[in-house]
Amino acid sequence: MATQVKRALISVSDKAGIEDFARALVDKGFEILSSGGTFRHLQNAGLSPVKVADVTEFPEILGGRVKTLHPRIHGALLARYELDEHRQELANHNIQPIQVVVVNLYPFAKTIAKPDVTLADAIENIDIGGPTMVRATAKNFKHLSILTDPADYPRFLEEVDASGLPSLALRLHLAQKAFQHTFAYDLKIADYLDGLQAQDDQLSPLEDQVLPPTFRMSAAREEVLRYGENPHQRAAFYRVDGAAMPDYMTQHQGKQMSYNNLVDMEAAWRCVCDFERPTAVVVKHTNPCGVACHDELEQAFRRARQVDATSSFGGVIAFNREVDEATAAAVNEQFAELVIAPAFSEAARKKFKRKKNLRVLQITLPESGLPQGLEVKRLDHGLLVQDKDTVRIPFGDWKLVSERKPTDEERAALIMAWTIVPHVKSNAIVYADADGAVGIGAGQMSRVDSSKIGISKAAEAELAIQGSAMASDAFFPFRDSVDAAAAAGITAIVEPGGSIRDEEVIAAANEHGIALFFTGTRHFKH
Ligand code: 93A
Repeated sequence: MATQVKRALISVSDKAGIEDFARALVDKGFEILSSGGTFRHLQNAGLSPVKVADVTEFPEILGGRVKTLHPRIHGALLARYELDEHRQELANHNIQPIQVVVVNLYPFAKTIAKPDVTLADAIENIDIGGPTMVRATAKNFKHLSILTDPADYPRFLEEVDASGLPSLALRLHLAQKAFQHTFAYDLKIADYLDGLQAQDDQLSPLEDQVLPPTFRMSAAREEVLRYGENPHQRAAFYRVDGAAMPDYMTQHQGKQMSYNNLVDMEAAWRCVCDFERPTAVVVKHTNPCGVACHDELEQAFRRARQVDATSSFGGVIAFNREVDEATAAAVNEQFAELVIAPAFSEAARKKFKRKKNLRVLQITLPESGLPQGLEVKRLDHGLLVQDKDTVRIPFGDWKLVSERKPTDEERAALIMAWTIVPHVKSNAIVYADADGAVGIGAGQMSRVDSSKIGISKAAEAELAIQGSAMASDAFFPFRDSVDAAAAAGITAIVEPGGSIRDEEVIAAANEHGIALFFTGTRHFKH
């Protein structure tokens, strides 16, 4: 054994320090084989390696995509040297044994972390030949050593014996490390591909589509998540800084917009924009506390305010039509923080001027409509980024799961309730008739509490809940909310479905003669 020629195959992208290790191997009696770039690097350092292409008698082809992928190499890495047949086969094909493989892979993670990375760059940095050698050698740890981490070089040199092998324990350890290494490498690639979008036969990275350039400058994507708050929202975790303000808003009067104003503004505006009819929304602490539609905007507002008159005080009010004088006068009856609308009549502007502190904000939506981009949440150690929840399942795609079908009136009420519910914080329960909310239960830790709060709001508002519809942002885990709603006079319910107790919920609806729909899509909002 001691006289056998020992061979080490070195193929590294990161060439730092490799010449010292190669020299130490030569001193231990190893012949060095290496791929093109590594060969040149070692030669420049005064060593005399053998080119892989000279071993394989086949040149590197396809711009380097095929360098070491050859039976002369992989035969040597995979042979079961204890078997006579294998040794004979190697001899027949003029394949010389190899004892050590030293590889570090194309720098895929480093490449995709570059802010200006192109897709072509990323793909060229997916190493195929390297991991193939790493896995082959690791599989054959009984006969070979696989070195993927320079930190292991000293121990290897210490332990390697005359036959070219260190202890079995070290070979096992190195093999285990090697598989972990290629696993992590492949996971990075899979994550990256997961973040690509195929559109119109074109591929582009997720960042290009969803991250504004200001983010991308400083962003290194950490991790693509399975999904966002809901399964239809793509999401990722980023380590970034910075944010931008929209440029399509004009503040006509009032104090500077506060932090809370900005948050409530978006909540109110996004909600009101979900309605076709003239609509008023009153928001308090990011939840709509009243929503109503009416051909006369003033009446819409009066009804919206009535849903929760107490909470409406000091609220943020949004309209989806030009605000006229009568509506402005109604708004002025009570303290409000902020009024938002796509337009204000001259007379309305004049009325508002009497309320110096009232902020009046005009939002001129671009033709493309509401921004579809991202929602970002700050964590201590980075940012969570997800698609906005803009998916709305139309009535035609809901599934009737109860025995009774809804009346036309109930249908309109269900659509109203389901339109409002994505804008209410979880657990969200909305009771509504065809013209607006009659009671809203928001942000409770149990769904049945939200159900009860919504009922009590309707009672306080003296809005008839009898014959109204109920919407729930996520499935009912138990039948209790359905029972509570039925007792209050609710006759139609819409919810996503998907609970293991759906049958229990459907049975409850049938017992109460309630028309029940499943939409298949939930709208968590945290
Ligand atoms: O392009 S590859 O996927 N195909 C190969 O056959 C191959 N052989 C080695 N990548 C390949 N490698 C990788 O090349 C190694 O993992 C290493 O990262 C790099 C070393 O190339 P060079 O010695 O030419 O600088």
